Amino acid sequence: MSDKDGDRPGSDTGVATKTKARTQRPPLYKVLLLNDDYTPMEFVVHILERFFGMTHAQAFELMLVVHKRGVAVVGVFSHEIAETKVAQVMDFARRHQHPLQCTMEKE
Ligand code: TYC
Repeated sequence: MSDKDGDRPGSDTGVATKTKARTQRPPLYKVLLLNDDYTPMEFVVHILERFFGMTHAQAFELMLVVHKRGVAVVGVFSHEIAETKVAQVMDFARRHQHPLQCTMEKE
């Protein structure tokens, strides 16, 4: 390098113009499943397998968390996907006349 002090620490002069390049991430939404006293456990397990891609074991475990704690996050998605999941669950539950509730909230 021809610049005699180009590598010396602290030799940089001038105004810093660099702005941090921040990657814009879309907001994410948690999909929550709520407990109730009437929806059959196996129906909830089926919902988690069908709409959230869980194995039977994963679905059973998460169903029990909701059953015991009252609510659990079943997935985190973009706004559009979260809305679709909530609609699918609510529609499926209603069609089977179960009072199962599913909601979403910003993470
Ligand atoms: N509490 C229900 C029962 O005892 C089972 C249940 C689990 C319902 C999870 C809803 O989101 C739920 N049959």
